[in-house]
Amino acid sequence: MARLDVTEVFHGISFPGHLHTQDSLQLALKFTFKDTDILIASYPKSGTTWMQEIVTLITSRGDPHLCQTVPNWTRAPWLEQHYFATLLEASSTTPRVITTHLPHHLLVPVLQGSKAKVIYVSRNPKDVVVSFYHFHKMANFLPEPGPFPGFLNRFLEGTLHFGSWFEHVKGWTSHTAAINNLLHITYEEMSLDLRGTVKRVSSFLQCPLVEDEVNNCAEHCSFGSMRDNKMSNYTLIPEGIMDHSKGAFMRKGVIGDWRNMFTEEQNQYFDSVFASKMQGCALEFVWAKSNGEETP
Ligand code: PPS
Repeated sequence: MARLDVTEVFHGISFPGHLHTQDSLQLALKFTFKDTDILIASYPKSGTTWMQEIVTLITSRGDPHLCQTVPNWTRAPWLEQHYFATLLEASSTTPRVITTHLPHHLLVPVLQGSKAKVIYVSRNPKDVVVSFYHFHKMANFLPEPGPFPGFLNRFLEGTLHFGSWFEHVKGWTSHTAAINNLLHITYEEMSLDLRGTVKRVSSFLQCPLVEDEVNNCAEHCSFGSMRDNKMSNYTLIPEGIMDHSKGAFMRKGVIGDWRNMFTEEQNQYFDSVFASKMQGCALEFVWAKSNGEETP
């Protein structure tokens, strides 16, 4: 299934046809969640793979064997991608760890009433757009990004693949989200306090860990460990699909890389769009570095 140049438009949002079909997207909206399921939801480039690793390690009590022997997309498959049904049929693990980039409003009907645990991961959108831009250069199933200024505008308009970051975050985190059992974690929290994040997630999953297990989890999901783990760094994906000569999936893994990309003008424009689109949103993001320097 190559379909590298195909785009599927579903409920007004573009998705890469290499990974999605109308059928696979439709099936996601009819999926029956089990109460034991763990769903990781995120807008792309927000720390999805990192959370997949954290959850795998927590459910393995810090033992890296599963992370180091099974690719992340098999351990925690994407609900809306075409291979999902086959993979899930073949798997008999409990809990099932499932990943999604779909917006909240499309999944709320199937999640409502379910006791599945949802972990929503978000990241400073300035870092998201920079990471997404670099990813577009190496991922041959995404359109050519073109120069950064145009890409940034499309991000702010919400016309890139996977839709609007603003709608995604507001949908999944609003107080009317109508989903019980939702934990919101930011990339920045993970970055500033990885052990604390492991503890928060393990307590949410009702999988308490002893200190040694927490330490093992944190060690095996550090940027260095994941960059070198071929089951998480996407180097198993053939060059024709992800061109590793054009960049690494595990690219920098830092907070604030947007500063190397944004002009002052772009930053001011971003802030004004952010203020207008997020108006009335009560969400408090942990974007500040310990010295308070980093803001949206
Ligand atoms: S995707 O394509 O949506 O699944 O991408 P996603 O996994 O959400 O985001 C990829 C970015 O997350 C960074 N990453 C990490 N940063 C720090 N520590 C760890 N362990 C880690 N794992 C993944 C990855 O490097 C991408 O960010 P950038 O800024 O491009 O480096």
